[in-house]
Amino acid sequence: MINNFTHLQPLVKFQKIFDDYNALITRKNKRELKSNGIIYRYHHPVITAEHIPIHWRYDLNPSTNPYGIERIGVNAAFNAGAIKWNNKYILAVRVEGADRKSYFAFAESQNGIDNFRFWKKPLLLPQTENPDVNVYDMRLVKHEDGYIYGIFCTERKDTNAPSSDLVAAISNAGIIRSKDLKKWERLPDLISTTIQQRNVTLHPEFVDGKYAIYTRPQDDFILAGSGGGIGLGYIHDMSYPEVKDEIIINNRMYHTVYELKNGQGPTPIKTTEGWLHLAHGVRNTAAGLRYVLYMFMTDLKDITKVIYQPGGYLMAPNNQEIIGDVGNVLFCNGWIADEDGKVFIYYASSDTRMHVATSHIKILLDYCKSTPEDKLYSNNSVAAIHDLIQRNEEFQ
Ligand code: M1P
Repeated sequence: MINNFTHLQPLVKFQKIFDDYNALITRKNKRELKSNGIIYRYHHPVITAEHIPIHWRYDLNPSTNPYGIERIGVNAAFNAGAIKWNNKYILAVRVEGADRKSYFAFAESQNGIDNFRFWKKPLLLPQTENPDVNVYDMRLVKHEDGYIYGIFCTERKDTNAPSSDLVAAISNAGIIRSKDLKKWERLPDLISTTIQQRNVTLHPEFVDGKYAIYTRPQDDFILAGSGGGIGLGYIHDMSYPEVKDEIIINNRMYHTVYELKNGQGPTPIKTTEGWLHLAHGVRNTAAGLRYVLYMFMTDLKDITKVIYQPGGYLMAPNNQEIIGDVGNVLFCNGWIADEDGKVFIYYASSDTRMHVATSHIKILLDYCKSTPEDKLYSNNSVAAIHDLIQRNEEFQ
């Protein structure tokens, strides 16, 4: 006997593994009772590493896997792009293997809050002549040109770094497109003047006949350096995706939740009153970087113009969300707005697992329009509280 578990016949073990797996993927999710009225969290994560299908991880043949052990480990499942397609809620999940390589795998659910099931195989990504070393954080965008775009981060070794530096990397935006989410065409990577690009996504509509693209120019792999901020530029032809006229539309700012860096989350949602944006903001702390989610709105006609920006964060890591591979991180690159206005926010916690929170377009508009903006000084924050107290006097 090697240990209590491995002495079991593989077939007996596999039966237990399949039973546990089926219980997990059919488990009902429950909305948490406690809420600030803006968003509702759900009790269980919607996708974890344990949701990855068993036949992607185990060799099920007892003669080649006599101890029934896991062959290909999964470290985490997080930062998923999202889209509603054929009436189903589809996530393009960033799955990270035990070997640290991330890849994309699609999972679908009927109701958007539980029972997500992965499609048969993870996506074998079409390559350019310069293979991706690592890929992650896909944004799925249904563009008015008729394609669904998958914009993701492609990372490669920085070949200009000294040979002793095995860490330096260059990140850029990789681009694929499809008409059915099954067959994907790879386009050239984003062509921009910036050394590092991450958190790139397309605007869903043409602007003056051009593709509008949200960027996050940086001059360092981790830190924004002199760059940063959420950028917006234009592309004439997606088969030669060169960004022109890139400007920063949402800046980093001292002593805010997006002081160190920020990044556009999913593609914005169109409403009658403007475009709703969800982004992440990062600040540094003695315990390391802290990532929170915040919102802003841009003008319907001039998408470079921020018309509302509530102060502070919409969501910050909470309880179990604080803990994980890279702690104190909330990150969102996928959300879905239903025809009835219900919004599903698919967010990941601590680079480990996927969750859902729900809200409504009307609530998010009210949140953006009527939450005091960050006035950048403590006394201004107190003044906003005084104002609220005074307006509340007649209701007490
Ligand atoms: O580890 C937190 C996040 O760090 C990066 O995001 P950003 O470029 O905005 O700092 C990404 O690697 C992201 O995947 C990760 O969740």
